[in-house]
Amino acid sequence: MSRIRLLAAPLAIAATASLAAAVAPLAMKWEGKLAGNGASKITGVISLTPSPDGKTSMATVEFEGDTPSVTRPWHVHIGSCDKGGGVFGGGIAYKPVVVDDKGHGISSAALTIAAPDTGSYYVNIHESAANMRTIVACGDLKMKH
Ligand SMILES: [Cu+2]
Repeated sequence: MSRIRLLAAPLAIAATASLAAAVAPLAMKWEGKLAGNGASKITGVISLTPSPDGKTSMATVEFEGDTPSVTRPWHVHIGSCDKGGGVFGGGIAYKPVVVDDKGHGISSAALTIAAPDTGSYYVNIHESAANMRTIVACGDLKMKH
């Protein structure tokens, strides 16, 4: 019994190390620019960044040129600004942006899923919780090499 344990321990460590080496390079950083739709003058930056262990990710949004003091729901979505898709990660992680009195807004979302290494993703800024259908600004994310 003790002999098996002695053999199993180094194997487990080796398996964990090789798994980490295999997973880490797959978590990629994504970045993009936000632009207003229609009359919106919003401009900003967006990102999706892997955690150090590659297992989770952090989405960020920062913009200016918005209407002072509004509250904007936002998400990373699967797809592109042209072709919409579902929310990436748990929607509950995305705290709405509360725009300040100068039209500047910033928020981040700690996601429980890894940053992807493939696919298409974008960030959209919704008009309000009561009008999610109207997208006031959007930006496609691009993988950073
Ligand atoms: Cu959204």
